[in-house]
Amino acid sequence: MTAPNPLYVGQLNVPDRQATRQAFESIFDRRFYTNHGPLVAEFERRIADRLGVAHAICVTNGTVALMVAMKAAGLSGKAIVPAFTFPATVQSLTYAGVEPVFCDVNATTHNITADTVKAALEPGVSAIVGVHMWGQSCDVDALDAVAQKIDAVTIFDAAHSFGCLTNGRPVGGQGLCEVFSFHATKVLNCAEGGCITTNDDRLAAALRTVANFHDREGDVPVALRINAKMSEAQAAMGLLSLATLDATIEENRQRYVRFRDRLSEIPGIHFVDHASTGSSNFQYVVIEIEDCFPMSQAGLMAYLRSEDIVVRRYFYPGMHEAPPYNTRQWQLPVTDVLCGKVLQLPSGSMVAPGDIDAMCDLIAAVAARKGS
Ligand code: T4K
Repeated sequence: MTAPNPLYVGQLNVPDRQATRQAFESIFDRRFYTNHGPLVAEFERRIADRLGVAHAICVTNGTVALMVAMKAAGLSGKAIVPAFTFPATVQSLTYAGVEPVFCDVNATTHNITADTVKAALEPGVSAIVGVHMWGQSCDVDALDAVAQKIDAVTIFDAAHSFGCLTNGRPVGGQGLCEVFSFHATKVLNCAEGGCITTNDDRLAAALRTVANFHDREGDVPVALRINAKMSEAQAAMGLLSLATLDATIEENRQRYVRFRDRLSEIPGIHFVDHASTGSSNFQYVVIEIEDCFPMSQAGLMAYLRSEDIVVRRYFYPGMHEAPPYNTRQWQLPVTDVLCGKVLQLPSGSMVAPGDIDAMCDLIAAVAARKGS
């Protein structure tokens, strides 16, 4: 490999150092580090403006954002959710006392659909929780239509999707609420951070109440609170990252296209073109290892890691295979197949064009071993 350091999945953007220093100096000057400081307020305003949504509530991380969202939404009974997702999507339901009921995903988009949801429906469902996988939006209108029929709400885990569009609208304003992650590896990066966006005034008030132990003006009654507050340091990083987001997305697009052009031609590799509609932040580079490829998913992962290419196996195992959810027999044939063949390649600002070529050369060389 040509890369001087291991290559990782994730954006790992480094903001301008001078601007970072100034932002942190301002925090120290104010001596106001957390508990609804001015930078958090500004970050929330800017997110709401960018996404065209009434409320943005910033919290500690994406997992906590999901937990707070499920609690504040007052869900009860069961929720339909994919098993092909990060544990936080499902476990936030368990934290809120809601039973997850898994549905399958579409083999091409890796998203849940109206049909997969309908196939999983059972009595007592109060929510459909979609995940906009790899930054590619679920069909929110179709899922809303299913939800309406059963008197349920939709909530979208948009952890991968800041800056993406759904039917020409920014992801962030759909369903009852949408939930973002601003983890270090995400396109919008607070080191750790998360946000819930909603157009529902009452939910916004409940979210702010659940996310904070202290009574604040306008609090609504909720049974359980938690400290989920975003700090000023996180917001400072987020504001810097937001200022360069469009440039980051354009750089992502260029890397994505370079990967796509090379990987699409390698026999046995299926490049998951989740950005073909042009409404993506191009954050993830995802491949499926087909049966005819000379190495399995695990084999290719181990081989590339031995070359300092730290590919990931998101998501493995599926949540239906993980305790405590594996006590029931789930029929999720597409999820089962995907968990065994999907890999994510290093992406983001630390990956140079030469790294992309070198990674593709290694994969192409493995493909050429067939029959040798
Ligand atoms: N919903 C969905 C659909 C999600 O995918 C996620 C998280 C969430 C909800 C929850 O959001 P958060 O609570 O995380 O805000 C990583 C990310 O940590 C996680 O945010 C992301 N999705 C998931 C898909 O990927 P891990 O456990 O694989 O992270 P880790 O520490 O192995 O880091 C990934 C790679 O990045 C490593 O190979 C090393 C590199 N790295 C990482 C960090 C933190 C660095 O080079 N520098 C760094 O500072 O989950």
